[in-house]
Amino acid sequence: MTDEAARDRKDAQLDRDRVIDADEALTTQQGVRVDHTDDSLKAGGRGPTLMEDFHVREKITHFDHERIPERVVHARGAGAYGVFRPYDDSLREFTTASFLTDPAEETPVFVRFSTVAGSRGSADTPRDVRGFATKFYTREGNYDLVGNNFPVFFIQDGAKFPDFVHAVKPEPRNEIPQAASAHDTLWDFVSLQPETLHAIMWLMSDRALPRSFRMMQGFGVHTFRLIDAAGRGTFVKFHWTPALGTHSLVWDEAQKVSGADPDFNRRDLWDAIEAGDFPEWELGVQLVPEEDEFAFDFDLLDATKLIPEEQVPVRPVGRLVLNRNPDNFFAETEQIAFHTANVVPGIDFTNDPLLQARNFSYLDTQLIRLGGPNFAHLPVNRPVAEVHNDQRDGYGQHRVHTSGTSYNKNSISGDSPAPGAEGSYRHYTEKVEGAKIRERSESFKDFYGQAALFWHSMTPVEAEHIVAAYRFELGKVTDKDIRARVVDQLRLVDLELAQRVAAGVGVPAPSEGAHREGPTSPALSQLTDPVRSVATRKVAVLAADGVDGTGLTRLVADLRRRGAVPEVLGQTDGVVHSETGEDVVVDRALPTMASVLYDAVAVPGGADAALRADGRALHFVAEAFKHGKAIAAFGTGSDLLEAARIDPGAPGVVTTAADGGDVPDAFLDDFADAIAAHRAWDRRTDDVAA
Ligand code: HDD
Repeated sequence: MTDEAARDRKDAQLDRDRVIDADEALTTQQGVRVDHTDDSLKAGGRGPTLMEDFHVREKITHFDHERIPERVVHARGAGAYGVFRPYDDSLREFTTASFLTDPAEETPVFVRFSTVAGSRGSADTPRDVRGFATKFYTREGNYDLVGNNFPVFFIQDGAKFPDFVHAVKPEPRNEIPQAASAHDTLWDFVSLQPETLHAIMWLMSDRALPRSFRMMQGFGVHTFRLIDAAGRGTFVKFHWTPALGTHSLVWDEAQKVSGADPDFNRRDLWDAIEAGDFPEWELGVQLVPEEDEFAFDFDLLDATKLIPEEQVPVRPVGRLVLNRNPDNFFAETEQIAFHTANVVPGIDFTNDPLLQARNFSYLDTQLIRLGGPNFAHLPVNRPVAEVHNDQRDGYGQHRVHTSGTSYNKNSISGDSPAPGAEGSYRHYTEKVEGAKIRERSESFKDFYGQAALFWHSMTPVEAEHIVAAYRFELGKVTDKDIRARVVDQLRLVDLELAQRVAAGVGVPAPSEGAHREGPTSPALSQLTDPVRSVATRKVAVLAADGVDGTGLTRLVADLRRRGAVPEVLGQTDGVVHSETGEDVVVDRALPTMASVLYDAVAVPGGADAALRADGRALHFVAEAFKHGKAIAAFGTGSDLLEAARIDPGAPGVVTTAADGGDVPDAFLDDFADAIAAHRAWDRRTDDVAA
């Protein structure tokens, strides 16, 4: 950002650590200028290398130590800076946290999105939960909301976290499969640990395949507490709602994207911010008065349960905008250290046993990952609030404390730094009593009710995707007993679901099981009330020599005007020649791209003969059709669709015989509507050979 006034406090603070090497001489770490870095110092041209070559030794030593342990979960991720601002002060009656209640205050943030199971170098689009971790650099210290794009978790007690993660990670003998839940150990665990069933239902749903980080919800998952000025608590669940709506890939597409562009979600986030299409979310809260703690048919402390939005509406709080890509992936995105226990006055924990374990684990993991207790000094982690304490020494201490004491109380340094100043964090005063026992609360033991609520809230298309996902995943499980045990658990969620899954995985279909007539929660479906928008949608425009340049230009301009991102794909890079001999610039060469990297495809007329003879072009449109994407063709462009056996009357397919300047507005409107719908879910594609 060039506008100084528009820079947030974190951005300005980072200036002291930013290094600009442009036009500078190469030096050693000690600042000594280096004359030559291509050859080591040797005794003669062909002689042995000399020990005294401090430059080459330093260069190699640093290289040897450049890797740090990847995160034990959520290793693969991408992040960006931004700002958060509350709409108004309406939460003030519930919390003293000013970043949530002062609309004049803009709080800098860093958000890191991630997959969970895969390694740091794995692909972006496996079937997996996505992390959605936000560090708010507030004036009262850092607040971290370390959430996911599912509102529920797989287990209820942090004691099971190592077991769960060991089960979902690649198997211990051969480290197969990478970034995939479709294997024996995960499903063995699931079949034996029914508390997983609800989150597994989300994992089998389209929620596990987000089209973009910018198009997924986020959830704090746990029930936290807001604390007001009088010390009164209110239970709270946090929600992030994306301005572009919540949209997913289809499974076949997600698998192909892993090959065509393993950085698909990371690139999408980066490109959108570079283009000035800043991603936005609304923060919302569900509030529950303390006196209603036991008003639900589940326990608020159970992280495998959500509060249906129809029961407790989500109240809008403020807006998050991501507006700046990091300067350096390692320094910022890799070294950012989140911790659920990073809270600020006005926000506190509950006794959720999963949250309590997290409050131990995150600090602990940073100690090995970032090499010692001073990781809060790293530029990305440093609060914008002032830091004063007696925590001295340790690896990588960056600060030069000048006080003569490092203990409290002291008389030598005027008892500084002193505790108890105004604005100090005060823990919620909660009365607790009970016997010391190692057991699960009875109130946690309905494992099936909300899994069924989720299942029954799906539209038929979403339900079909869930069944297909179970069949795929269990189909990869080699041990038939595990498959049967999973089906046996699903029977207790819903008999029909269990029967449909069983029919695809070669295990006997159960004849008895749950039939629930209970309520549904439409808010759980992505398809009941989707946000429709063409903004930032990527549209491939196929072209070859002879293309209708006038029509193409009209279409591309129209898409741009609507906020979409059209790209002209030629058979090679460079230009194609239009039917009137003009150059049409190619944005991408067809062989370098794939339909799965676009939201929609358009075929102008004039080039159909060349495209019909090109297997890639035929496959491109057929595959886009298979994945339910919007398809448009004008003039003779429709001939390519016909050659690919695409029904021009199918939902989401828009054609016109008109061409050139005559391409009608209604056609452009219809195409935009089809793109905004995200997918034509009612399209039949079983017989499409792609
Ligand atoms: Fe966790 C990372 C989200 C349960 C232990 N977790 C991590 C990240 C996210 C979450 C988004 C990546 C942060 C980043 O981008 O750096 N984790 C969750 C959610 C959970 C959850 C939403 C349940 C509601 N996690 C959980 C439990 C434990 C952990 C129960 C341990 C008892 N999580 C970790 C960790 C990680 C982590 C090992 C790995 C790297 C890191 O913390 O910084 O401490």
